[in-house]
Amino acid sequence: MPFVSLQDSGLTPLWTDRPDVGAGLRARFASGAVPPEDLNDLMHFAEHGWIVFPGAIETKLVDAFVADIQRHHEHPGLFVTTDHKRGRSGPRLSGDAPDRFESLFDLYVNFPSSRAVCMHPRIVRFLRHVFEAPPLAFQQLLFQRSNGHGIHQDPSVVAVEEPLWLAASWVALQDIVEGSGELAFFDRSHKLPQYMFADGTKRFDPKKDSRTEYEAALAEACKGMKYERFMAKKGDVFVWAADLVHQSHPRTMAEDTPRLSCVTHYCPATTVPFWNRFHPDKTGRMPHGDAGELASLYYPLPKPEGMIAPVWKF
Ligand SMILES: O=C(O)CCC(=O)C(=O)O
Ligand SMILES: [Fe+2]
Repeated sequence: MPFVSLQDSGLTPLWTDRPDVGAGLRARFASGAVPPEDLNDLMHFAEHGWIVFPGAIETKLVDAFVADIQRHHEHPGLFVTTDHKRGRSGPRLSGDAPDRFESLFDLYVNFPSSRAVCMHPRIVRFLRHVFEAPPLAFQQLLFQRSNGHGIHQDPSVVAVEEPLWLAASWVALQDIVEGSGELAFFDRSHKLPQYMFADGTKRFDPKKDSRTEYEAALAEACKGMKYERFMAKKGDVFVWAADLVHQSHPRTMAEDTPRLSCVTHYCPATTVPFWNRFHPDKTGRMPHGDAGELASLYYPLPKPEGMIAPVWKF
């Protein structure tokens, strides 16, 4: 059985995922660490595994980010994108033709607008409570359309040295249309026991693990839980816990239907992304004022003023 109890997994959860989170929240409120205005959000996050901040990102900022995205071809070779149009799974270097199809990685490195979105004070304030440390943003995916992600929990594909010290944000850069492959999730599924892969970790290894088996096991485990779709309005933010089970809801519209949205993953700045073990040249970070830091698998950080090119074997 791939599911084991949290205790048997030997993993350390964030305080919001501990069984005694109620007492933890009361203590933090009593000490003044959590102010009254954040109490309900934290309670909701702990109980449900997610929270929505409606309209948290200002329209002007969203518009500036979208304008940058739609002009990224003016800086060929400076961005890393998916290669879905050609049916390839690996990343590629961006070209000089306008593109409204591929996903773009780690835009926060070259676009201040992306940094301002993923390190928005509303998101950072919340994550600081959850992490009890400044957030380190990494593994950002800008979706121009839905990529049709199957059911999963993020630690399977987003690896941190402390696998459960993880959260993510999903920012709607447009009003999301039903049928465009909207983000969907199972309410409270972050409380499932720990799914461990063949090598005893929470990381999916395509050489050892079966995606079909994983997806079937998760779907079975979520039976009876409420399945919800995030029908977001432009500027809405969805933040979810490491183990919340989610997917792209099956798309019924054309495959190039726009679904502009920005996903960023975060861990406490006190730990490191797993790739740090294998890419010593990518262990650097970029500060974002006092708010937190950014890290990237594709770009060497910190960087000088202006834009830089990714360093990757494409
Ligand atoms: O946006 C989606 O449909 C899913 C994205 C996702 O699961 C992720 O980036 O972790
Ligand atoms: Fe995900």
